[in-house]
Amino acid sequence: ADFEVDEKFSLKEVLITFQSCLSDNEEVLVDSYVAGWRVLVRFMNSLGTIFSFISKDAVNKMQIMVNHRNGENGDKYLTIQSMVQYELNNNLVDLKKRGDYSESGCRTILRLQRALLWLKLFLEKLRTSSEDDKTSIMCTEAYNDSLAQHHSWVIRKAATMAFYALPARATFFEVMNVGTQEQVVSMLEEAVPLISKVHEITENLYSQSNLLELP
Ligand code: 1PZ
Repeated sequence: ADFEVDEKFSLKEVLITFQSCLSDNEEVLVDSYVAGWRVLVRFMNSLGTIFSFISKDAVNKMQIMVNHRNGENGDKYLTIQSMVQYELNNNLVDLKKRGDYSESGCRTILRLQRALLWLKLFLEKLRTSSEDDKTSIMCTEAYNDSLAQHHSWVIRKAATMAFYALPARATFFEVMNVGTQEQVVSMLEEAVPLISKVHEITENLYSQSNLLELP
């Protein structure tokens, strides 16, 4: 029912926003993509202030995308596909080293895209985990296979330390606000492929356009 819309975080909300990310011709809609991150940030903030240094960066990047959307050329930023085409055609991306375009949509989405890989790996681990598996270990493994490869030593240290403050698996399942652990698992079965799909489409686009290493 409508009155439930504004309730506290639920994994269901993540599912719904990432569902709405894909247009009919399988392009990724920037507004929905940012909305998906907004839900995730809300979730992360509910885990405690330790995580706020992580969400702060995500929020900065979401804001950059909102600004692009609200700007003069906002319509060019409707989808990640149209954004890439527009920014590349107009030389609005720093391709080799950081310069005039440190807030390009292309590099900003790339950072969130790398974080989306972490999310996908982490949720997949959570889905297949058993009762005494540790969230901090699942999180660290997912991080090492994704974001860590792009982070400096200092950030890797800080992130890995923050992971130890993650709640235990049972609490984690609870704050996802879905119901029983079985219900969480079955919702994850739905959510992970969706997130994978959004990730894969973006990854292919970036790979074809040689954008995967943007500074
Ligand atoms: C639920 C547990 C949360 C774990 C989140 C795992 C991600 C750890 C990332 C920690 C690093 C954040 C500090 C900022 C790093 C930035 O330097 C980089 C590169 O950006 P640049 O400097 O080039 O502009 N930023 C990123 O890599 C984006 C990180 C976004 C992390 C968002 C995670 C949200 C997860 C939601 C979970 C429900």
